[in-house]
Formats: sequence, structure tokens, C-alpha cells
Amino acid sequence: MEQLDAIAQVLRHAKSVVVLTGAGVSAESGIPTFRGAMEGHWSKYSPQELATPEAFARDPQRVAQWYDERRLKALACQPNAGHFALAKIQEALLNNGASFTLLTQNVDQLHQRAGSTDVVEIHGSIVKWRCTKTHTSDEFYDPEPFETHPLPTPYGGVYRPDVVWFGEPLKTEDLALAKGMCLDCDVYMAIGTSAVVYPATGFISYAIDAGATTIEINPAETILSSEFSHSVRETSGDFLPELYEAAFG
Ligand code: BV8
Repeated sequence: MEQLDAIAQVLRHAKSVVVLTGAGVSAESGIPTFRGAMEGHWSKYSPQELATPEAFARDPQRVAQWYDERRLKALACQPNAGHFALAKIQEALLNNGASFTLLTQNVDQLHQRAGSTDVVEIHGSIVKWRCTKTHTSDEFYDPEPFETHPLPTPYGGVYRPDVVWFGEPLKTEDLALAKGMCLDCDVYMAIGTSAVVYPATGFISYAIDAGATTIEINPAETILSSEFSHSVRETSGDFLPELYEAAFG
């Protein structure tokens, strides 16, 4: 049976689905990924230079500017066919009485703008910024650059991006939810992620323990590709709309 048909069959009868997405899902919206192709963020900088608390302490202006640029880029981009198809897959599964958990490593909010609900932003969000003094988190949707970098807060501190930097822990509740849902799922999908960043990359081990069918969607092979029941060498923008039609169309 063709790979698409086999995956559509499994998805149609699924009872509990967990999806982990990475930067690749937003690539077709024009948002650069982190690794791989030369236009990736980290082809110019190393993550340690910008995505750590130490980097922000060392050069708050540079780090805050980079994240504000990424915030403006995310606000200017549109969800792509993969985002919309994933939202429709979630709706179809919920209508079937199945559970659906979307864990995203992305901070660009494109899943939400495509109609996905209850999105778990395990690495935070680029529109949310947190006061360094009071830890109050505020959201910024104005498509204009901040007047200064970093932006002073009304609470006597400055705003840092409300994202999870390297060396910072993910939220306990997000980790507990991810582990619990993966240990209980019958389908686990990893879409558009290079399987490099932990602990997200480790979630598949819980799904395998649960005996789930595991599916990877990525035009490139990853270090985890051989661990998946199905590893699809296609883009999310191509494969997800086909998968929705084959499973629920
Ligand atoms: C932590 C937010 C502990 C900021 C990000 C082992 C166990 C635990 C931790 C570690 C460990 N080993 C190392 C660590 C430390 C570290 C880590 O994983 N380092 C890596 C580099 C080895 N992890 C951490 O620090 C984590 N914290 O462990 O804390 C702790 C506990 C208690 C107390 C203190 C500390 C925190 C990790 C989170 C870091 N923050 N983002 C920001 O966005 O700037 S990570 C960042 O990478 C993004 O979130 C990004 O999404 C994520 C993963 O990258 P990908 O999404 O996979 O993107 P990438 O570009 O790599 O790949 C894109 C893929 O898409 C490619 O495969 C490509 O082929 C594919 N693609 C391209 N086009 C398409 C496509 N796919 C489909 N369709 C397409 N069209």
C-alpha cells in the first residue's frame, strides 16, 4: 500500500494523536529555519550567540533587536498550506472523538493563525515579551519595530523575549502534558524538525513505548528517520493537504 494511503488509514482510525512541529513547517511561509540551508538563522550566528540568557546579559541590544526582527517577520508572513491542512486534520480528528495534541517548537504563532487550537508553544512565542524585573509577560502585535532595544517595561525592567532559550527549562506543565499524551497516543507525527533540540526530540521515545505508529514528514533525512514507522521525504506544504484529503476528504 502506498505510503500516503497507509498513513491516511492509520490517521483515519486514530484515537489519540500527538504532533510535534519544527521550523520546517514555517519554511514555506518564508520564515527561515535554524539549521540546514544557508538562509537559516544559525548559518550567520551560532545559537549560543543569540538564543541564551548569557547572550542577552552580554548584549541585550543585539539579542532584543534580532528577536524584534523575527517578531516583525512572523507578523508579516502568512500560514501556508501545511498549517491550514494540520488545522483541518485536528478538526476532523476531534469530530471523530479522537484527541489531538499539537506541540510546536515554533514561536511564530502561524499554527494559531491557520486555525489550530490549544497549540502548546513549548519554546514560547515571539510576540510575547517578559519583564526582566517582574516577569510580567505582555504581547506585542504592532507591526512596527520597538522604539528601543531592549524596550523598557512599565514595571521598571526591560522586556526579554518570552521564549525558552538554550539552557533554560521548558515549562513543567508543558513537559508533563507532552509526556502524558505521548505515552497514551496511537499516532505520533514529527513534522519539519531536524530532531536536534532536546527535550522535544526525545518525545518520540514515549510514543514508541506506547506502541504508537510514528510518522516523520521532512524533505531531508534526520538522525531519527530510521526510528519512525513511516519517514516521508516530502515538504509539509505538499504532504499535509494530500494526507487530509486521503484520510478525511
Ligand atoms: C533544557 C526558542 C534543561 C528560541 C529554541 C539533552 C537533553 C536535554 C537538553 C539537552 C540535551 N543535549 C543538549 C541539550 C541542551 C539544549 C539542546 O537541545 N541543544 C541542542 C542544540 C543540542 N536544550 C536546551 O537547552 C533546552 N533546555 O534542556 O533545559 C534545564 C533543566 C533544568 C534547569 C535548567 C535547564 C531548551 C531548548 C529550547 C531552545 N529554544 N527556540 C528561539 O526560537 O530563538 S530551539 C529552536 O530549535 C527553535 O525552537 C526550533 O524550532 C528548534 C528546533 O529546530 P527545528 O525546529 O528542528 O528547526 P531546524 O532549522 O533545526 O530544522 C528544520 C527542519 O525542517 C530540517 O530538518 C529541514 O529539513 C526541515 N524542513 C525544511 N523545509 C521544510 C522542512 N520540513 C517540512 N517541510 C518543509 N517545507
